[in-house]
Amino acid sequence: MGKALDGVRILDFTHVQSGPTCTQLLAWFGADVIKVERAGAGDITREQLRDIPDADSLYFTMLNHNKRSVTIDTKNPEGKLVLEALIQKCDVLVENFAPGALDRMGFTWERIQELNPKMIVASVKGFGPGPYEDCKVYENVAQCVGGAASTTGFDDGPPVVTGAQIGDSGTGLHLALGIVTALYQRTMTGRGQKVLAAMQDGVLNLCRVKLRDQQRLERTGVMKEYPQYPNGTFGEAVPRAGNASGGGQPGWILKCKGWEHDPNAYIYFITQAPVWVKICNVIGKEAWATDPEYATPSARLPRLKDIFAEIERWTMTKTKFEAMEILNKYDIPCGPILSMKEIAEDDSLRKTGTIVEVDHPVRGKYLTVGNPIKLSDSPTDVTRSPLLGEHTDEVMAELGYSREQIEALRTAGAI
Ligand code: CAO
Repeated sequence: MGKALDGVRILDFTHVQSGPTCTQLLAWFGADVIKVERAGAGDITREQLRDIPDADSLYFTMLNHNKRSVTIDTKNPEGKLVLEALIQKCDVLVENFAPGALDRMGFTWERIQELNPKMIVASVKGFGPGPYEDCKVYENVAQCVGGAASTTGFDDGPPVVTGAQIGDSGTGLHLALGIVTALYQRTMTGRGQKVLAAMQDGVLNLCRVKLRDQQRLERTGVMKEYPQYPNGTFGEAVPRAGNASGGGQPGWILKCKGWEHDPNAYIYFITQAPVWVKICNVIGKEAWATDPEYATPSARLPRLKDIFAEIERWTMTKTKFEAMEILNKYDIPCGPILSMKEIAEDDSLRKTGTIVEVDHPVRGKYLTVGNPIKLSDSPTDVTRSPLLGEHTDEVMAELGYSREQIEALRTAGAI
């Protein structure tokens, strides 16, 4: 079976996490992704957080599946010529260097357009145009400047960053959408274009509901689904909401059986209005179903703390999986807090290809997260990440270089 992006060639000039996430997705959809790395060194993550001496780290392998690797010194004049040949042959150049690095290399937008007017140039940067556009940015910086950190955590504690890599992987995902959209537009215009995904913008996009709440707060001074209501105070900006789910369906994280020794023996419980009567019955508080102080969502809002304490008395008598099974029978929305160990061992995630075991010639078998987006006509086969420069000769031959030319370039340090 063919793949959705068969025939699309990507010049992958990405490193670390945000850019590689994007190009890995494109590779899983069938694009030929040629990762250009610095000769002799490669993507810095190859050696970061290593768990096996001299093997590419999990950091690298888990972000660079299904790609080919070529090493080129793009500051070497002859290396630049090789990169030019690649630009002429590829459809998309994806990069996430520090601002200005591509220009300093001599590959401005104008120069790339001269070489290939159909080329789409896609970039991740920390910030869009403005006072911070020249700044280097990593994941947690993006979470802080995109509104995630100020709205995450508890009211009486400092801002908190989340383990989900919304700055890096989140922005890579945004960039991938920009690229396929630009490819689609190109089929009609015949022209390439620039695609920019700024990490601050990507995080803010994922924090959209918090900007909604900022405006609600300014209008009403209070947000009744936040834990600050009715006993706490609201300031000028959206506060940290702890584990509240917001919206019209309040939720909280509750202890389950075993919480004293298992840090993940918890369940997320949502008191969804349509199933309120069922919740009352399950936890043995049948009277709440008709009591005017509990029967409606608005009556419940000022009592949420006590309501969740009562529900927790019930969840503490069950393991998180027992609670999930019982609550699901009644369509009560909930979710066990799964540890990474439990996720890694989850059979259903393996069956769907969301968790995949991959074999690597140096490190052996390891687990990775497969393609989270499933296309019925374009199945994903996850193949291992390339060794540094593994495909240099192969790609150079495809560009028309002879064996002798390749050797000469290697001797010159260009590749
Ligand atoms: N041959 C020769 N030189 C190469 C090369 C190659 N194949 N590939 C890269 N280089 C050079 C670049 O030209 C650049 O040189 P100059 O500084 O002289 O222009 C240099 O390598 C380093 O690039 P960098 O500044 O991007 O790398 P860094 O480690 O200092 O910064 C990062 C890393 C991530 C902070 C920065 O790239 C950045 O802000 N990127 C945009 C935002 C982003 O993607 N952040 C997420 C990172 S994931 O957490």
